[in-house]
Amino acid sequence: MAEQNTSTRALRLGVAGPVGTGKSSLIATVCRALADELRLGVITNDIYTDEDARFLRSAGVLEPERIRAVETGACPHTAIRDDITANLIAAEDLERDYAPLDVVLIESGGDNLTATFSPALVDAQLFVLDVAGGGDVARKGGPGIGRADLLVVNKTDLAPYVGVDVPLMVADARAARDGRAVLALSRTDPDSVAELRAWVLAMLAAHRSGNHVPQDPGPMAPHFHADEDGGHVHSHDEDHAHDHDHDHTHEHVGDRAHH
Ligand SMILES: Nc1nc2c(ncn2[C@@H]2O[C@H](COP(=O)(O)OP(=O)(O)OP(=O)(O)O)[C@@H](O)[C@H]2O)c(=O)[nH]1
Ligand SMILES: [Mg+2]
Repeated sequence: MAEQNTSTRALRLGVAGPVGTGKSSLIATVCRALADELRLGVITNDIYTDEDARFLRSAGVLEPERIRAVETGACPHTAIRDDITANLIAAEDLERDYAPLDVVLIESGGDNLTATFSPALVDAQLFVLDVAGGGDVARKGGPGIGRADLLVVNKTDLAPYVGVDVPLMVADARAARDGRAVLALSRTDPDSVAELRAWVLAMLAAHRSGNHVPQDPGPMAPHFHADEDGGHVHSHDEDHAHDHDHDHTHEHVGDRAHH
């Protein structure tokens, strides 16, 4: 937050990406690689449960109390982008209870290709895709793929089974990102885990030295939520955020052409 000295506060690192791409596993991998040298905390966001927090506690990579869960309700991207209060309180509580922490990892609820963290919540963010989602996903773009601080192409060990050409997927991702960082990762490939570890350490060093400015990858595209009255198109338009319940602008499906 603005009033805090960014060089001494923990680096808050967001991990976003579609459902099941390996966000929790990546956080477990980072904790395993760095828990000996850094003071770490984790916040998870699940829609209805604390499943991810329980998975990470059971992985035994951190003291269980350093892993906290935020339950977001039905709209997981809202809690990391539009109404970040619950996550900010969780991060501040964790940082106070275990002061000083070096890095707090915040996992978003598994959402779609367009969910990104607000730069008011995290200092830097990873966006996680996996090869099982298909080699062409990286070409589809969106704010996370295009502008997250790091794009991870995960589960590369599965590539032969799903017929994905990893170097091509990485090249497509680099092209979609104007040269921003892309990492091909598998938890079974120690070299890729070492690269992930080095990226986190470099980001922490940049954060501490004041050389890293949190970037906003950009808002979500307008998108569809099914609900009991037939659904709305939601657009996360910051100019109108305060005009509406839970910071969405709402229009009925019949009005979609206006977006
Ligand atoms: N083969 C392989 N499987 C992986 C890898 N990383 C994660 N998985 C598996 O992928 C599945 C999903 O992993 P999670 O870490 O739970 O994914 P997530 O993105 O946190 O999922 P949600 O929080 O539900 O969106 C699990 O079965 C993991 O074991 C990997 O590097 N290789
Ligand atoms: Mg998870």
